[in-house]
Amino acid sequence: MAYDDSNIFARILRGEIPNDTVAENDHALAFRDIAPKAPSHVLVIPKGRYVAFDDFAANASEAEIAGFMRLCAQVCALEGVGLEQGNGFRAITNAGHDGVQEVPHFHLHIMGGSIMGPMIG
Ligand code: D5M
Repeated sequence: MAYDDSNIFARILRGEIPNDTVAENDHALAFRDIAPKAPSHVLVIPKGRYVAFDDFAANASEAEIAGFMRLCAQVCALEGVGLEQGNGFRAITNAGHDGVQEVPHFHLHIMGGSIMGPMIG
């Protein structure tokens, strides 16, 4: 699947629509999900044009992968985000049709602040 520059996260990265940023570095942006499924629900996205996890994992540079992962770690530890109490969290990514991915720009959901429900059901 080719990357579509009109997707909502591409528009956020271009500054065309606002977002609730919690952290950022050269390669990735972390912001609050607009429809949170947990008391704390943050999305981490690469700044590069990657459709889904498999595209990012196969094609991103080492610097992009490191930058993305370091920002994930920062989000989990950041004061005030709601994940920093050491109670754990869930990190998931949806990919493609069967993964029911809505936004075709790779993103990791990091959710916490309460005990998560079952993964499927
Ligand atoms: O989920 C996509 C996620 O993106 C879903 O939880 C809502 C969220 N979303 C959609 N638009 C926005 C904006 N504008 N800001 C913040 N969050 C947003 P997935 O099914 O994994 O593709």
